Amino acid sequence: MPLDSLRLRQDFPILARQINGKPLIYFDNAASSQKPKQVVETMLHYYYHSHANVHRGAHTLSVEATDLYEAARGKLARFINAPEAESVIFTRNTTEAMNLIAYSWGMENLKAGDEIIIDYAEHHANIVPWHFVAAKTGAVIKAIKLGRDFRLDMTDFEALLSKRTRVVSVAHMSNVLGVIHPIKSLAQKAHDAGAIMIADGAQAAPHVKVDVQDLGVDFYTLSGHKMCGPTGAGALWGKAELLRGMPPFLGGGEMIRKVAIDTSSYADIPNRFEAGTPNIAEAIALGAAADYLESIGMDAIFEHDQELTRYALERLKTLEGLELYGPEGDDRGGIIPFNIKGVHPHDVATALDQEGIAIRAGHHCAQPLMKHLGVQSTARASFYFYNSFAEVDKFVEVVAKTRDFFAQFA
Ligand code: 7TS
Repeated sequence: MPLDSLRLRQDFPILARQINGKPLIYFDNAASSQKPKQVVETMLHYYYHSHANVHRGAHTLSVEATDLYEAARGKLARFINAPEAESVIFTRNTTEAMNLIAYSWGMENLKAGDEIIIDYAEHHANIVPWHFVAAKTGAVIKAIKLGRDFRLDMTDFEALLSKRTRVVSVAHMSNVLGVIHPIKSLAQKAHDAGAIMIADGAQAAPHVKVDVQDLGVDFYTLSGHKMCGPTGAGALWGKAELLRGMPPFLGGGEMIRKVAIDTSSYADIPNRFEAGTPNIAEAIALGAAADYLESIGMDAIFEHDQELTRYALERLKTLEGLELYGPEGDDRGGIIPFNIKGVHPHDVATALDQEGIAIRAGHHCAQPLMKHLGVQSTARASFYFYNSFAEVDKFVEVVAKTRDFFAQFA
């Protein structure tokens, strides 16, 4: 059943704002989504009624806070169909989750000559941590090329795979091109070569029904703030046997079994990877965000994203002087990178902001992709379930007006 974006908008007070005297059109969801009342109120309720530190103390509030925190872990586990809650580790965001994998798994398991395969469209969060690992271990990073259609070149991937491949790490959905990569097939091929498979779900988890078991990955990462949750809460899911074999990333309180002056032993998962007081309120609110998204339905959300994207692309394609990037088809989420020929994307974003439209411009933390596309930067519109066709119409109208305005100076 199609979702009712106009009704759902009522859950988001910020969407009633005027920006520069115009109704806000929020098309920067790939950077961060807005938050519904249900999520903000969960956080407030927790702070007003149930706050104490977790996993410590036997007093009522501490037990209550712990129960809420662990319940949120369970909600997230259900959201991504993890086989058990303890294999979900709360992190601050995807970046921290990727670094956790790189440091705890990568530094421990990789040696000189081992290969890590990523691709040219990755976010820096799935590139830079591997630089650290490569520098320390002598492992080598390879990148899958993109085809002319902006999809991964699977022939190139198969040519890169070898006995030396130990890690394949690819975004489930590209934050620039909107492509949904064929994670299941990549995972099968990675496993056949004896490598582990990591999917960066920062963009996919908010928009696509995620089933980590069906995808067949070893690790999956996500950021709560892109899926209606607060900032400061994200997650790493890993296969329990892999996580149990990994050394801790951070040391301190709550991650230990026993500590002496010169040695320590570590707790089981998930505590082993959650040293110190976690972002308790944020994690609980992320659980509420998972509930909220499920109440709308992930399939309905993805369908809405796709319909808006198809409609926007159809209309944008009729505009002369526009460069559009990304494939067309069912493997495309609600992200549209574009350039107006001869106009800097920052000028495009500023002009759109004057009309109340929020988009991002820049390299989108994907500099190798910009080089691959032969551009410095792009403008980018990205949708969510609270966006409407009328907003797309206004956006297209303002893009055309912006193009005409700058054409005077060409
Ligand atoms: N991976 C992908 C695919 C992303 O899109 C992002 C954030 C990250 C990792 C990092 O997420 P964080 O929550 O740890 O910062 N992407 C974007 C973006 O496209 N615009 O702003 C942030």
